[in-house]
Amino acid sequence: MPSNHQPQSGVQTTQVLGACPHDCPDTCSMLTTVVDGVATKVQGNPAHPHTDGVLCTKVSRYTERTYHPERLLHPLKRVGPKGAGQFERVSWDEALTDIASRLTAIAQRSPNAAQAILPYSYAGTMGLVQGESISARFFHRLGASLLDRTICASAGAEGLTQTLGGKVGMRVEFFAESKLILIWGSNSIASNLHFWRYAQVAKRHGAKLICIDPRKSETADKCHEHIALLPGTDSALALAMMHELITHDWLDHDYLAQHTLGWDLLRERALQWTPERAAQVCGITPEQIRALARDYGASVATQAPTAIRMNYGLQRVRGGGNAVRLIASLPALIGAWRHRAGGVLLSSSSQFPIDRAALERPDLLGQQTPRTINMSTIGDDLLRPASPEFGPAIEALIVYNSNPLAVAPESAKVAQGFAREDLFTVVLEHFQTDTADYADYLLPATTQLEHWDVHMSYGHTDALLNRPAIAPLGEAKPNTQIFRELAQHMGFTDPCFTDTDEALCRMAYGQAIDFEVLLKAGFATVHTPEAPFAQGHFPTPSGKCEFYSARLAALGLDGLPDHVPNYEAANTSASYPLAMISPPARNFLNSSFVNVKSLRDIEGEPLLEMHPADADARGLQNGDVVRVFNGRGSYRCKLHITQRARTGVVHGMGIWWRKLGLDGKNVNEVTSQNLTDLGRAPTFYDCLVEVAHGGQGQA
Ligand SMILES: Nc1nc2c(c(=O)[nH]1)N[C@H]1C(S)=C(S)[C@@H](COP(=O)(O)OP(=O)(O)OC[C@H]3O[C@@H](n4cnc5c(=O)[nH]c(N)nc54)[C@H](O)[C@@H]3O)O[C@H]1N2
Ligand SMILES: Nc1nc2c(c(=O)[nH]1)N[C@H]1C(S)=C(S)[C@@H](COP(=O)(O)OP(=O)(O)OC[C@H]3O[C@@H](n4cnc5c(=O)[nH]c(N)nc54)[C@H](O)[C@@H]3O)O[C@H]1N2
Ligand code: SF4
Ligand SMILES: [Mo]
Repeated sequence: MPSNHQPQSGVQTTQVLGACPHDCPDTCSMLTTVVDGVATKVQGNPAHPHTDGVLCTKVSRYTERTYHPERLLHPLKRVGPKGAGQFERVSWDEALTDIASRLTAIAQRSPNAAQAILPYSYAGTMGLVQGESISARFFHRLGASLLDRTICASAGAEGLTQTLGGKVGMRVEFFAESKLILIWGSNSIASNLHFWRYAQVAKRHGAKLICIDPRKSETADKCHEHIALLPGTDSALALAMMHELITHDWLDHDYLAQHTLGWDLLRERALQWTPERAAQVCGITPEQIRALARDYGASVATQAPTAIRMNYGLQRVRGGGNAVRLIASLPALIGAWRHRAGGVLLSSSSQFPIDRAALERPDLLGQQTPRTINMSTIGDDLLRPASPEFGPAIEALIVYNSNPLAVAPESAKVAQGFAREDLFTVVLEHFQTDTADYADYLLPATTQLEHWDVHMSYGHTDALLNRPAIAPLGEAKPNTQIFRELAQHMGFTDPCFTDTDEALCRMAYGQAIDFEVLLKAGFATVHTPEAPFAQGHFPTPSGKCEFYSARLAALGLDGLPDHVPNYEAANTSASYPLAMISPPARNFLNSSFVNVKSLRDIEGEPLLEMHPADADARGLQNGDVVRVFNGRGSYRCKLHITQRARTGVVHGMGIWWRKLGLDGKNVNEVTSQNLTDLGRAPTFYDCLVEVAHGGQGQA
């Protein structure tokens, strides 16, 4: 339904309220201009305070993505070898009939046989309806393996939950009033732009901004200070900060006594972490640590609000969960939570009253008890034979909202798994991605401009509604509709498979959010206290900030957070002396938008950033083709020698499509399937490599 009509000389122009669907903390409110049924422009909704009329560069190109000449518009069936990406056009009915019969044949073999079927999805769209609604119902009814969706944030989420009780924290708008902001493991200008706008307001009002990141990012450039620690050493830094807060008595004793649990134990542990000891681990100077602690502790005397914006960049290492526990503990030491502009924010997700049971219907499992597969080890799991521990080999894979060939670790194994002749693969996509190349059936999905959805956000506290602005292109269908029709072809008759998208949108928040407000304004604020933990009341079992977690101790784990060194720590291998991280590129969103030419032209080509000293030591010149390798694999790309890298650390920016890389590979060729301390998450930034001349031929 259009919100605004401006007929001019027979041409009908409307503006439609929507939401950005991408995996980004900002979840912007979008306005799409539609002229005679064609979307001509998307822009930020000026009426939504967090969006403030501004979209990032990538999503302002959303029409270019939607009307891209390579959009998938018809169902396709594989005709070439696996992975070759050769398809012929088929009808929807032919595709769905064949897929249903293949899945039914697997499921009917024995009572738990449907476990050999695995859904694989993540946050290609963060929409609650085009994400896990009809799809989840479908897989529950079928009894397929469950998917542990760990690829991004589960280590940090677990660390935050153990300490604060959930994915809760400061409200993002109050960062504008903070006087000190630590931007920790986040390139906010690239990946959290609308937070950065609040931080800029704070800066104009005299706030000091300190960036803690191995890479001298665009964000680090604009902060007052930058601490370039080695990857995976944040916990050592946080412990040494605590050491300084304790030895100088920069502590809020009253807050510690009333609202925290396990202070005596944590105090004892932190006192073992002198700045000298941590500096060794972090690859920085003791004075940098002392200065940071001095700035952070100053508010105990001045009462100036002190805030931390953490992001998921720092938890993609072995000790990621522990690092988040320690950083999330810091505000309680200085009583920062007393002020609405003090505390920490990593994710606001738990603040949304989403009725997931209504959307996903786990009750449809009935008596079936399928196993759970971790999406972060899909490489190994696709290659695992049947066994009593694992259960049946994976025989069918249905991929939607994700591009595992490009984004999952240790891609050589992922590719080998997808190439299995006896694996049946269905991919729902907008484009022929690296993963789509391996599909047996490739089904065209609608984009955000073509379907209904409702959204939460992990970086603010507003729910959003997305209305379709245009009709589906070609024969594309929403994910929901594809699973509805597949359910029908499988003979699933439960009435829940006929719920419409609009009904699902209403169901997502039930009575907790007034749907009429969403329909009218496009967004509705979830009411949360301004200073949620000023008086304690943490959603933990004890109601306190839990430095010590009895729940973890009961699992046989350390009840207290600690520094857990990387699996592949810097300076521990003569063969692979460089620590490698691979953070997001500003103009892509994970592997989305890589095929949008105007954005790819800005990013150029896959690059490896390296410090001049490391390049000199290897006789490498700027622009050389280099080979990046370790025991897991290798890929080639161009070298960019730059002061953005510190010595000993290299950066492979962005998740390029493999097929656009020099050898048809990307950075995940060298990352590992090792998992984090908490949350079973991947360790993309815990990776040692060596770099050498790559020559011009094939690697
Ligand atoms: N433009 C853009 N925006 C994005 C994305 C994108 O691909 N492009 N991806 C989205 C997704 S999926 C997510 S999960 C979010 C957040 O995704 P994040 O991965 O948090 O991404 P960034 O905020 O860019 O910050 C990562 C920063 O952490 C730094 N870093 C790496 N290792 C360490 C470490 O050990 N310690 C510390 N302190 N820092 C480290 C990197 O150098 C980088 O600057 O961003 C989302 N927004
Ligand atoms: N080396 C390295 N690897 C990483 C990371 C890193 O920093 N370094 N980051 C990790 C992180 S944080 C994440 S979140 C993951 C992200 O991994 P993914 O969630 O797989 O994200 P994308 O690569 O953006 O792929 C999403 C795909 O979904 C498709 N899509 C979008 N909307 C729809 C829809 O409505 N329907 C259907 N059917 N498809 C749709 C898009 O076209 C796109 O191809 O990657 C991880 N991988
Ligand atoms: S990707 Fe993030 S910043 Fe860009 S429009 Fe979407 S929500 Fe906003
Ligand atoms: Mo992510």
